[in-house]
Amino acid sequence: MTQRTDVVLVYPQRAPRKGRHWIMPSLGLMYLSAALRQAGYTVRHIDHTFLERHEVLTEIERLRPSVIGVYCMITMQDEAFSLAEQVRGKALTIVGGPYPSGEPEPFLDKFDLVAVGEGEETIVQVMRHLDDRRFEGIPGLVFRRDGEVVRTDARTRSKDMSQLPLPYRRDLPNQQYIGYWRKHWKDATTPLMSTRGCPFRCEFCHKPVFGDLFTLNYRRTMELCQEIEEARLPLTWECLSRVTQVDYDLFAQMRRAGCKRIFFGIESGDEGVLKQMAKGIKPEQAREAVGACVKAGIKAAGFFMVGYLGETQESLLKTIRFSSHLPLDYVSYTIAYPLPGTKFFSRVKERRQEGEWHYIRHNRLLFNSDFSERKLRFAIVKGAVQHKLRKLHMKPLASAFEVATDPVLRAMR
Ligand code: B12
Ligand code: SF4
Repeated sequence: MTQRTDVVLVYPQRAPRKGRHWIMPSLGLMYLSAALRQAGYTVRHIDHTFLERHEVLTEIERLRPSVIGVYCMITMQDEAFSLAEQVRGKALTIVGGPYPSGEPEPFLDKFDLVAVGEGEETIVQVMRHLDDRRFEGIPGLVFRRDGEVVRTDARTRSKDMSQLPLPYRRDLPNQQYIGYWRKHWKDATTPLMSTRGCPFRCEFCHKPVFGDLFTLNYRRTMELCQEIEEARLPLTWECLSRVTQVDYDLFAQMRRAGCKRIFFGIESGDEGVLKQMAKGIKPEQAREAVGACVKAGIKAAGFFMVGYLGETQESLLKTIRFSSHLPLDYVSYTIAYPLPGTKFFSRVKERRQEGEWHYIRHNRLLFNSDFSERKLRFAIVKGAVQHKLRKLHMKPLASAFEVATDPVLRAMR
């Protein structure tokens, strides 16, 4: 019989049965795995992505862990909840990640412990108190005891990432990820993080753990990219960025360091909507950043949202037009999603409708607004088509499509 494993960590992501998505392993669980190993515990990180549920359960039976830790973000809740039911009673169960960190309540009846915020220290301390079960002194936990909800002190964020052990990657199904990515896209990819935390306060952004963006500090990004260039690493990379704190010189250095695409949070082409979001940018800044990025030889991608508070008929059309006219290699549109725990969520709370997004790009409209879900979905498809035609250098067709569909979008309710 196998020796008992102290902790099994499960990442309840599933590869799509049809179509393709950007699926990546969990950096969060890799960090937990490394922290636990450093503290002397035995760990297995099971990535559910390419496994059937019965395979995950068989592996858990074989490893007989004392603790089962599960990651959860909004799109993985169904899998996390069903797994919790299946393993309840077999080990102490603990859930963490962005969704339970922002809204622990729905998890309280399914898991023994809910971890809020960064998890490296929390999980190690839970292990230290496995026998005496004195969890109330561990910051960053919520759980039920004798019917009462216990909330421990907040977990303070680690200030210096270099103190953390490097993410443990050896349990990952790397070959399957590589195969999946090569089949659907040309290059394989894996996540890496060089900084934690973001000082901005965009109202829709969910940061109960931390936000992050690579280009936050101009000097640091420049120096880091100079070092990456000097190291001559045989790889290319992509990153997230705001459209502020950047310029052509930085992009040129990033290019020399192997950066091939930057994803910008642009969100809207309308100044009023950007103000509602407290995004702290203007459409003109987005235009300039994208232009400088492309000029430096890096592909630019943009994230946009439709149907946010303050969206009007005109702002919606403006955003679709603005986004599809920028020289973007890739555009992503989503219906504005009030994530529990955000200011946006509290602003629409009174008119929030039942339901969640159960999968990637579910794009359900979750609050009553002047727009119908149908109209916003139409706007998204329209934007995507316009962008595609322009990307394929079919400008006259793109313009004809735009002119023909603008009145349709306007007329829709
Ligand atoms: C990179 C990224 C992606 C990538 C890849 C995701 C991946 N698997 O790497 C891509 C582009 C594919 C992506 C897609 C989406 N993403 Co995303 N993404 C991120 C981003 C920027 C970084 C994720 C990361 O690596 N974090 C670093 C690790 C170290 O942190 P962590 O995972 O939170 O883990 C720590 C703690 O949470 C905790 N913890 C985690 N698990 C556990 C378990 C236990 C037991 C314990 C004790 C603790 C614990 O400890 C960890 C270490 O401190 C985050 C923002 C952020 N800063 O985290 C958004 C974020 C996770 N994404 C988000 C969203 C909404 C999405 C999409 C739905 C977007 C869309 N509209 O399609 C999709 C859904 C993807 C899916 N698979 O279902 C939201 C989730 C909000 C929520 N409440 O769930 C976030 C938080 C962004 C935001 N601010 O709103 N995403
Ligand atoms: S969306 Fe705003 S708050 Fe969130 S990580 Fe990006 S800049 Fe920071």
